[in-house]
Amino acid sequence: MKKFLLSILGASLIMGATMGTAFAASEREPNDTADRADRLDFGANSGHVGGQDNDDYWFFELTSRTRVEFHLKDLSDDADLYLLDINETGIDKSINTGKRKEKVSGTLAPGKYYVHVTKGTSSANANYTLEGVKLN
Ligand SMILES: [Ca+2]
Ligand SMILES: [Ca+2]
Repeated sequence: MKKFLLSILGASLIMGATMGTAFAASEREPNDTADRADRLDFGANSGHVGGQDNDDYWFFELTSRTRVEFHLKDLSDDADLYLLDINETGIDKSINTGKRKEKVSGTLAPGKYYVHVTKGTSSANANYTLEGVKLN
């Protein structure tokens, strides 16, 4: 019986460790168009644009009017950030040069939206962290 309990304890420790590493969601290619967008976690998400991969699309859904911010950071090269509505119409954009952070925001009605990460220059090779924040 004691051995059985220990094995349950071991299993839950392994599960806990696995869930711990799920903190940062990673992109899943292909995600180069809005209809292939990856679900964005409010929290940290990681991805990369470079080489043949010009674009990463992420999506999120809101069930009530919400003030949101998205931060593109930990950049290893130039990338840019766009917030789009369901029709891919631009709501906000951030196009700083070099490794500077990007930020887009909006107070949005319920619905589905996209966050689009692009290379900042044609030769850029950029790892990034994309952080989503709800402000209300
Ligand atoms: Ca991509
Ligand atoms: Ca940029």
